[in-house]
Amino acid sequence: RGKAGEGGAMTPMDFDALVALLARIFLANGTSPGVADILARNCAGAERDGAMSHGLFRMPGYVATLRSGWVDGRAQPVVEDGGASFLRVDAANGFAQPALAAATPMAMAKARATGACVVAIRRSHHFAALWPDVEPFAEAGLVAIAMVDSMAVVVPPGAKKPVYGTNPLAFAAPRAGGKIVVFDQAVSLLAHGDVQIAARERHALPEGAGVDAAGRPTRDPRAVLDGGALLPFGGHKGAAIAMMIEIMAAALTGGLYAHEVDWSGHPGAQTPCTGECVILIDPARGGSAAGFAARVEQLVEALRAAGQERMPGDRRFAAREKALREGVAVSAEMLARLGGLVAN
Ligand code: NDP
Ligand code: PYC
Repeated sequence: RGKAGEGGAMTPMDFDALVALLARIFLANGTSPGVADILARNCAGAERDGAMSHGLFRMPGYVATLRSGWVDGRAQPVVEDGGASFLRVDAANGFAQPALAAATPMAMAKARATGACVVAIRRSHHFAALWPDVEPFAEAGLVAIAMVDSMAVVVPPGAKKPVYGTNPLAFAAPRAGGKIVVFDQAVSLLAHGDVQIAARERHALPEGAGVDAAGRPTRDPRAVLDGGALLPFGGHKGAAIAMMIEIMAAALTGGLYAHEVDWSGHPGAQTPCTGECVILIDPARGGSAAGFAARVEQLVEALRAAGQERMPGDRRFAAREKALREGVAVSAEMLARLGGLVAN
């Protein structure tokens, strides 16, 4: 995968300095300090981890969206008690991550007290990788599943137009020794962000990623972006997961389906305003005599013994370790672009 926005010499940046720079950009474009900090950590964290489709390359999109008035960067999320194991959150047309942060202490307390907690977030904008929404829960000993619906760019099997979003699903669980397992994946063969990067870098898409405006299979990223669409991974099986995510992230939460997102009145807007569902489970309530984390570790060991060397998350964790040691590599071109987002 290419490095988005590459150009000129690469400067290693201290992670905290990068977070501070991004926070300045968010603040300069109308977010509250709390929202600026959460989004800056999220976006810098994606770059640090080599999750390039949701790293620094997304900053101009955040800024264009804030300037369009489509999202409220100062929204105050409202957390509503929905029952012993249920929280509803009205993100109030703000970003999903501050809404999840507002619900987190109560959600964890409910999960520990009752065994599980559903956090149903509505009227929320999600423009980021989803693993930051699950990893901290697994690090705290809980199992976490998160689902978000995005904008309609994925065509269901047999359909003539896109209905589903690229709808990411993330899962994280504790392993022995304080480690975690985590995966985070779009339901489309490629995330929309990767198609944008491929178009910029003039790379062909893999076979089966998308169709052009006439519905013909194409490997040309521009054809997908100019009126074409993406395809779910695994045909009808990926499409079924896309449907589940629409139901959980929109119907259950009270948010919008991907095909209902209408930002036509806000030129420049890029963040889908939909919903997010996060499910927390306390694995200590389960039936494993050996202990949940030890059982997860046994599975990882069996996979390694069978020949699977790379677990999901391994690539990111290795990139994180290196970036925290050596700095996050940022190109001169990207630094100039980021500087422009503070000033203009
Ligand atoms: P990838 O296909 O790159 O990766 C999906 C998962 O598979 C990751 O957990 C990855 O681990 C793991 N993985 C990849 N290759 C291997 C391998 N060879 N062996 C074992 N595991 C592997 O992700 P996507 O392109 O589907 O999604 C990219 C990002 O886009 C995600 O963070 C997602 O949340 C985000 N997204 C956000 C949307 C939104 O609405 N906010 C919409 C759609 C996508 P690792 O991370 O370590 O590589
Ligand atoms: O990469 O598909 C994507 C995406 C949609 C919204 C944010 N990211």
